[in-house]
Amino acid sequence: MNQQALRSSLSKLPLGAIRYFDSIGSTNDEALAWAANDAQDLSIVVANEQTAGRGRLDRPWFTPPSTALAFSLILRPTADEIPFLSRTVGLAALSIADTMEMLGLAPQIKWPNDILLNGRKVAGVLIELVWSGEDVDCVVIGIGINVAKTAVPTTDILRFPATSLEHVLGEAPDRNKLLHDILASFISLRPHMRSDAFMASWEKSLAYYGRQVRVEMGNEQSVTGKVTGLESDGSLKLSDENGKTVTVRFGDVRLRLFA
Ligand code: BT5
Repeated sequence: MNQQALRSSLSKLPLGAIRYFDSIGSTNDEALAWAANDAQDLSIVVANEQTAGRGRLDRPWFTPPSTALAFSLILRPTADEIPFLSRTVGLAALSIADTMEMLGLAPQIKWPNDILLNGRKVAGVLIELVWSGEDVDCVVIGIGINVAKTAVPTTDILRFPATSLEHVLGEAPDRNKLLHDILASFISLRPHMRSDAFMASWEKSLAYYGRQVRVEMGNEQSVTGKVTGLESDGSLKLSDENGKTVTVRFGDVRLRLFA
C-alpha cells in the first residue's frame, strides 16, 4: 500500500486526520488510544499488515502484508446520534455491502458483524467504545476485508468458511479505491442511521432471513429459531418453535440445515 496514493485517493473526502502504518499490532488499538486523546471525528488508522489484529472476544483477525484492507474509523458521535449508537455496526456493514454491490457482487450481512459473499466470510467489523465517565466519547469501527486470496487464513484457525474479493471477482480490486468507496458510502449513509428506511435496508441485506438458525452466545448458551428481522436497536429477532419472538443482542449465528 503506497501511503501517498492512499492519501491522494482519500483527499476529497471530509475526513479527520489519517494515520498510516506499514505494519502495526492492531489498528483498533491505535485508534482507541488516539480517540482517548485528541482524534477528530472521521479520523482513520490504516495498515498494510496487522500482527495482532483482533475480532470480537479477542479472537484473532488475520491480516498478512499487502493482501487485505485493515482500518479503523473514529467517530465522535453527536448528541443526536448517541441514542442510535447500537446501529453503528449496521452502518459499517451496509457501507461495505453497498461498495461490494457497486463491484457487481451480492453481499449479505451475517448478523451482527460479518459480510458474506457466496455464503463465506469476506469481511468483519469490530466496534469498540471510548467512554468519558458514563458517556460515550468515541466509537472505533474496525474493518477487515480479505482482498487478495492470500489474505484468507488456513481453515484450521477459521470458525466459519472464508473467502476474498479476488476469489469471487477473479482479480483483487485496488485497496485505495475500495477504502475510498466504503468511506464515501459510510459518510453518505450516516445521516440516515436514525431512519426506518435505514433499518429496512439493513434487514434486507441480512443473510438467513426467514431461515432456521442457532445463535451461540458463549458459556454454552444458545437459542434457535427463524430469523424474522431486527429490533430498532439492531438486535436480532427470532421466532422460536412456539412462534414466540426472541431477541438476541450478541452471538454467532449458524444456519440449521436440518431444522
Ligand atoms: C470479526 O470478529 O469478524 C471482526 C474483525 C475485525 C478486524 C478489523 S481489521 C481492522 C481492525 N483492527 C483490528 O484489530 N480489528 C479490526 P469475529 O466475528 O469475532 O471473527 C473472528 C474470527 O474470524 C476468528 O476467530 C477467525 O476464526 C476468523 N478469521 C480471522 N481472520 C480472518 C480473515 N482474514 N478472514 C475470515 N475470517 C477470519
